[in-house]
Amino acid sequence: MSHAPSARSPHDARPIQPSSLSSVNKVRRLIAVARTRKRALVLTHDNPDPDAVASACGLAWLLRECAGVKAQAAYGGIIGRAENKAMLKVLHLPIEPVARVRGKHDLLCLVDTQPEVGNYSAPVEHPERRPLQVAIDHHPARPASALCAYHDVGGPTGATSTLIAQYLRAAGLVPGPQLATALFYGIKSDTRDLGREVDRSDLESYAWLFPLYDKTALSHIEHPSVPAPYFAAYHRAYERARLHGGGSAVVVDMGEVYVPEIVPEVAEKLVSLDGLRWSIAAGAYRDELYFSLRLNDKRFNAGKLVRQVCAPFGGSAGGHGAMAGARIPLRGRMAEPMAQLLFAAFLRAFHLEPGPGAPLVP
Ligand SMILES: [Mn+2]
Repeated sequence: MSHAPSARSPHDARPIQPSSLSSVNKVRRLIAVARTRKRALVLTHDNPDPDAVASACGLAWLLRECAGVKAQAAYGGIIGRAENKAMLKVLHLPIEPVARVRGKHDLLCLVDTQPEVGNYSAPVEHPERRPLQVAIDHHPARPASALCAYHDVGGPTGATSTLIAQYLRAAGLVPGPQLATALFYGIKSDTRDLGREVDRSDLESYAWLFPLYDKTALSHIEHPSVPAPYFAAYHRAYERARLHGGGSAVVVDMGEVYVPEIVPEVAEKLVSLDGLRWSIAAGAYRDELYFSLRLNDKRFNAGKLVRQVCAPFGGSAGGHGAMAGARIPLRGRMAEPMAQLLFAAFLRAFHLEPGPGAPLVP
């Protein structure tokens, strides 16, 4: 499913509608499911991005306020990207690593991913990852999400934060500056400043949050200081990047990376090259190979491609129209040959000759 941005132009001048009735119905159904429980845990996908972090904090708050349950937000993996770290620090967001979560929960919720994708970690007391009963995600719907007691997945929305903002609004809740800033940044970063895969609902939530968010805090988050390995990672990425298909594609094996989030960031940077149709970056982190695909070509769907290409390699894959990623467990195998196999598979999928390519930086 592709979310063509042309259908909903940010320059669309139609007036912004009040919160739709369907949001009111949705939040009612969600609360009905949660109200019968005592202790909820809201999980993001591993190595969460701002959209996932904001959504988890927003949903936990909604559940506490409206369903009268204890609710905690948690994430697996790490938060390594400088902006994302700054977001947690500047906004003091109530979210913790899932490894620190103790005790039994009678409701597990997932945001910004779905049960079937498998790219999330549950706490030690829930090795079966049950009872997983709520899934809220803007990525394309997976069939197994229908098994959740409450699921709001798929659809044209560009960010999960948009959905959570709609729920808050429909429930009559107004987030404080910290949560508002998180949700605002979630929408802004997932839609690349409302320029990609953006839906009318994103514009509405963005406009609703605009007067509520802390402008100074967001400026600090978007312009963080970065550690020295950040520059080393970029330097190595530029040095190792290879052009294919007469400059229409670029692939780069970044080697060992200091944080997994640098992989999508580099793929994103490289796709801005003049005349480029797609970019792939790969990097190894803690015995897993991370890689990210970015597309400028609307004839392809990044999420579908990544799932197809990665299926034989195992691991988990997710994504949508223009952006997708996956991580593959290495289990002691070498990262470099694995990355080369993946690159060859992608080149074939894009009907390009496999081969060494030409250096991006001659
Ligand atoms: Mn998202």
